[in-house]
Amino acid sequence: MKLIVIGFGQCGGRIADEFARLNRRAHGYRGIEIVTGAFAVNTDAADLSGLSTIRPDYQHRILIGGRKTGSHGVGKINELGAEIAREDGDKVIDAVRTARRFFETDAFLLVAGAAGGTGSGAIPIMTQLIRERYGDKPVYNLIVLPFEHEEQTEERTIYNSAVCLKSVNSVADAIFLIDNQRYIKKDSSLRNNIAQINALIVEPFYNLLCAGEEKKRKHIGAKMLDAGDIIQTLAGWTVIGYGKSQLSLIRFPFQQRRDFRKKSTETHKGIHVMDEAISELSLKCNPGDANRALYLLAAPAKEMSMDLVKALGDYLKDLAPKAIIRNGDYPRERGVLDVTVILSELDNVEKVKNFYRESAGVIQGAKTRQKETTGKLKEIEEASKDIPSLL
Ligand SMILES: Nc1nc2c(ncn2[C@@H]2O[C@H](COP(=O)(O)OP(=O)(O)OP(=O)(O)O)[C@@H](O)[C@H]2O)c(=O)[nH]1
Ligand SMILES: [Mg+2]
Repeated sequence: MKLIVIGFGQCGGRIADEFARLNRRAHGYRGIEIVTGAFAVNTDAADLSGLSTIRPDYQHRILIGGRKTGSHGVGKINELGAEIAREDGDKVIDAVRTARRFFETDAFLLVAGAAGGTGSGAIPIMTQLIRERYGDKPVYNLIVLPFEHEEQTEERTIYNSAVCLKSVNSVADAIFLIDNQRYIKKDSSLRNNIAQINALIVEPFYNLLCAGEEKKRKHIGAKMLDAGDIIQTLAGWTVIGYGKSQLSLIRFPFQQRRDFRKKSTETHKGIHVMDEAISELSLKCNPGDANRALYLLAAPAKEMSMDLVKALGDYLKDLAPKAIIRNGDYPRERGVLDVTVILSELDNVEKVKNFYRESAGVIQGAKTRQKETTGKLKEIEEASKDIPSLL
């Protein structure tokens, strides 16, 4: 599957940059293309300069709202991010059209952090605009939810996230939800290393996008997972997960390939890896709430059997009984078995509901405070009424 990836704001831009690197890897190691264009859009010129892989010209690193913000961002005011996107959106549309393989592109992926100003405000507007202009291709969003400490220290974090989620939900074909907090828990040393978090966020897309683009027979599985399967799977709220296991490369001469013990170990290992993918989903959710799902098994051809594929399918069906499940196998690198899982069309997402609920409180609180402030300012003015002014 081939994507055009457009990142908005600092978070979106950095993740789009990471997708550009993913494409470089696919090109270098596998001779295939998975990203036909990578773009970063920001109101902040310095953030755009900080990227490393997206082409450094004005048509790939697109500065918007320069006059309004002095190229210094919108300081978390997502209404301003949205307004600027409405005014300058055509710049993005024009740039996208220049993508080298635009007509081979299967879908758009727009990326932003929900809690900021530029990305959070611009992504719903641009999703709508791109859908209007390029109606034949699905438009997906990847939305990064804030760390817990950001939610606790800044009310605007909750408010922006709630507004962004509600807005994108009415325009995007599907929304990948990525919870920043989940990536801290995996390895606490990552706390300050956003670059590593971004690499973890995009990793599950590598095999997923590559599988359907393979041309060499030896890399085409018994059931190839292509863009059609992915597009049929993606709808509404969506999460993605990835699990991986190293396989031992040494085979002892007395180990027969058909050994039943080996086969049971293989199945066991496969299930274990799928378990990891599900426990490390990009956002905590209940797989039972998914109405569509997909899994991709990638391993050396010798390590994959129909039994293993079926066992994984049965396992996922138990966890997500409502879901229509699509699957594929992808004969790839020696020594690694990995599983990518997508759960989509989730009909319940606690985290999203919480943002909506808490945000309602935040709005009420802000109104009350505004009233108090107006009242107090009036008191000061009253007290000054007999004082002369120099103006
Ligand atoms: N995973 C990840 N999260 C990020 C990154 N950069 C920022 N964030 C998160 O995104 C949110 C802030 O959004 P930004 O992208 O910085 O904001 P912006 O869209 O540039 O908007 P303004 O700076 O307000 O104009 C916070 O929740 C951050 O934790 C990143 O590179 N990776
Ligand atoms: Mg910024």
